[in-house]
Amino acid sequence: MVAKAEWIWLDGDFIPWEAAQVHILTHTLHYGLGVFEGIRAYHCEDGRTAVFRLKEHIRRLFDSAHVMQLAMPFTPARVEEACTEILRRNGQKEAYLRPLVFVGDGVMGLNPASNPIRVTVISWVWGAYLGDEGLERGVRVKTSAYARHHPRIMMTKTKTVGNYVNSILAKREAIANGYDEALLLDPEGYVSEASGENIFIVRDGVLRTPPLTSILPGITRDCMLTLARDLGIPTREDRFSLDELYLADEAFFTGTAAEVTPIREVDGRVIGPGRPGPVTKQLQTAFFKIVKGRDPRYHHWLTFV
Ligand code: PPE
Repeated sequence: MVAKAEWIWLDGDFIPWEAAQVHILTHTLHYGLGVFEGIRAYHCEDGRTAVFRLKEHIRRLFDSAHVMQLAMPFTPARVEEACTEILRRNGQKEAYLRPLVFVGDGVMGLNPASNPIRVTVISWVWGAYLGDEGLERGVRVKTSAYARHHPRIMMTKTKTVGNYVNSILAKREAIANGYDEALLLDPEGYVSEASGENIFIVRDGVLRTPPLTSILPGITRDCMLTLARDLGIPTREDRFSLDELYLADEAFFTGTAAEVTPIREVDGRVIGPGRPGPVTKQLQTAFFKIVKGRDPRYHHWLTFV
């Protein structure tokens, strides 16, 4: 259950949590056209709260809305302000923020042209997405029988509500088989991304991640590439196959919810020694130091509340 907070921002106003209801004819509920974001705010060591890469997340929200032809009724600055203000109002030092743009009720059918475009920002406390143990020791992963979306079928670089049915199918399949997370291949059979994370592998000291051809341009992924370059770790953004993943010395997932989660097993193959490797640990440590405000070199990634 999501732990209830006091306020939710909906269509420009803060309203009590229980009052944030929508009509059953809400278009998005029927057809899945909507876009969203996931953002984390961290409690910094100096007592302040910082939203991590807020501007980049709101930019991606507006990019998703543009691709999906949802006319945003607010400016990016207004949505950013809602994200920081909701934390203040709810008295949350640390939280996960969920901006969602959806099509309201009006007409039904597949042309929602005249229906209102509605925007909400919700905040709740969300712990380690793949479990505390997963974050520390690594997760067990299953390659899904479902492929990730083909770019001629879905807009794969957007965080579109309906895209996530594919993720849910894969995630449930992985859980039902006793795994922690599902990895999806692209329609050509190359490693793409997980149900809600990007993926990285390390072999012989080189950090690799699939290119942005048909995956979500993850903001945590971007952090890893930037950090690796700053730390002098060689990087490659190129396609790789499952056998290259099985043969990796290290592998890990990145995502706002999942943060930096090591992978210790894929499809019954142990990755490296079966525990988080040195590059994974180095990047994970650097990441948590940054999000908690302990590395002034990356303060430009933080919006203090
Ligand atoms: N790929 C997918 C498919 C994805 O959903 C996410 C985020 C990522 C990659 C990583 O992107 P980024 O957060 O910018 O580093 N998944 C979000 C949804 C999680 C959920 O279950 O809801 C998230 O991490 O917030």
